[in-house]
Amino acid sequence: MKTVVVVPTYNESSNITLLLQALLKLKLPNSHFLVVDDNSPDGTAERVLDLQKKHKQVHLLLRTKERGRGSAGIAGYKQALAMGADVICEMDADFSHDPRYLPSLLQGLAHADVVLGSREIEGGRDDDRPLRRQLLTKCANFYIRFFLGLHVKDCNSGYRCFKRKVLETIDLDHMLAQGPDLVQEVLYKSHLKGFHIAEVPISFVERKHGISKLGYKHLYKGYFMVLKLRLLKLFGRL
Ligand SMILES: Nc1nc2c(ncn2[C@@H]2O[C@H](COP(=O)(O)OP(=O)(O)OP(=O)(O)O)[C@@H](O)[C@H]2O)c(=O)[nH]1
Ligand SMILES: [Mg+2]
Repeated sequence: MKTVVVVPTYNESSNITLLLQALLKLKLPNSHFLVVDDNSPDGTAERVLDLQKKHKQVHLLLRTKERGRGSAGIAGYKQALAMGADVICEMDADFSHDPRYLPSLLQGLAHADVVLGSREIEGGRDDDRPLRRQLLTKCANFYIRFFLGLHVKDCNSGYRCFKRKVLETIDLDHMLAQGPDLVQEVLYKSHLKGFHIAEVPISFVERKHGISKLGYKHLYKGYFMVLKLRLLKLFGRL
């Protein structure tokens, strides 16, 4: 079984080397790590290329014309499928998604098609971030569950693994999201296609290095996207 872990990056030079080293240290069989970088001015891509010289499991998809968490994710999924991945995972580069949980996410695929790293189930935690941010996430989660009828507890989790057939079934050429709302769009479309979605507990921690690229603008866009997905479904367009 070939696994490709997609890591979208923008200005993550303070994290990417450590992250890739931590991922390599897991020694997961037949695993590859694909960094999708949008030509970060801080030299993230160069760090990846440095590591690639020693570790052939490290790959770089350098995008020079596009910028966005969503389109980077889609490009990563497509490249992973083209690489022949049986399982495609994705995670952030800033250690909010601790690599040590990756084995349990992968194990979860024995009984599910999609596995999410979850802060909201028993054993999961999200107490490292300011209370305001924790509350924002909880509100967004309530809103998404309500509008999209999902039974998933942590709908905002971008730490997840998919069986190949899930990403093959979703039409990646016609995704609506350009930004981080891709997380919800892919989750909802997986649900609509009838795939079994499971959650495993993770402890989500605040980034220690680098700065966040996602702000309130993305949050509002995310709320709008959820509404749009619901309406499209209602009118039979999804
Ligand atoms: N390729 C690419 N990656 C991006 C872009 N924006 C964000 N990312 C990456 O997507 C992941 C999540 O972005 P973050 O900035 O950590 O967003 P966040 O987790 O919502 O915010 P914090 O909690 O403050 O870290 C990180 O690995 C980023 O480097 C982008 O435009 N292009
Ligand atoms: Mg982050």
